[in-house]
Amino acid sequence: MILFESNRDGKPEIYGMNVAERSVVRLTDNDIADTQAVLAPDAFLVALVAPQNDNNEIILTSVTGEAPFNLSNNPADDQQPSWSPDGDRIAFTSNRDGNQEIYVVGIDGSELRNISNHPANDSEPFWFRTGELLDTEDWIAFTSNRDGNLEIYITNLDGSDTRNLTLNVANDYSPSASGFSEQITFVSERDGNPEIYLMGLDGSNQSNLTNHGGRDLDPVIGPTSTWVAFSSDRDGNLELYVIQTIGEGIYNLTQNSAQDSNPSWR
Ligand SMILES: [Ca+2]
Ligand SMILES: [Ca+2]
Ligand SMILES: [Ca+2]
Ligand SMILES: [Ca+2]
Repeated sequence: MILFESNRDGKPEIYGMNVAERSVVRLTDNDIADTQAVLAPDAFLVALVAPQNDNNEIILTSVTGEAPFNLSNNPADDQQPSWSPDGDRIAFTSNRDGNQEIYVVGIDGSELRNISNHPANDSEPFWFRTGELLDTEDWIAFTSNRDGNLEIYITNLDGSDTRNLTLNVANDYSPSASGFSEQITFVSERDGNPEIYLMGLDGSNQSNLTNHGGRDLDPVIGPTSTWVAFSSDRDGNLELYVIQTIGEGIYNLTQNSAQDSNPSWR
């Protein structure tokens, strides 16, 4: 299931797509701008971003938008939720200490921690897990401008092992990882416009999947690690596309004159 944002009914709402059937259902339907939705590992809850009292909050709801719980509940700008692989916690971005930091919190609001703790802007967390059973390691990929331009970093959960993977003077952002295939997809502007890239978890083999003059954004690796979904304005407005991780077989999933963007895929 891909969750994405679209304004096809005139206001920003969350839609879900069954990728095999290309069938689309609208999940939220209200006067609030719902964005950045990600499905929990158990597929019963969704984390999304919606304004409350004129500031963004992380909201946990049922898949159909019922029983919303304000998880972040802070007057700062809270956004970009990512589920822990076990579904017990959420990573998100907040500027509550004066600049953007990566926070993790239990889904009941307990044990809030700042794991980036750096004066630069740290954002776009994506939580992933490598290894199997007793040998698992949790990592968070994120974006930071701490070296003077945007780079993709990964960090462990206590922030003690933080690594710059991209090391490129262009802006690199929007990481999404698969611990299963040990790959990170991200956006880089190193060829002059936003393109979708893939690399290893150590930053090796950085390759451009899209090579197109349009703006290619918001990549996520699919559940089987063989496809990357992303948004692109190459047909004149934002659509969702998928492309194989080997760089072949690109398909437009939406074909709608509205703006369709920001996919998450589980
Ligand atoms: Ca807030
Ligand atoms: Ca920071
Ligand atoms: Ca860079
Ligand atoms: Ca569109």
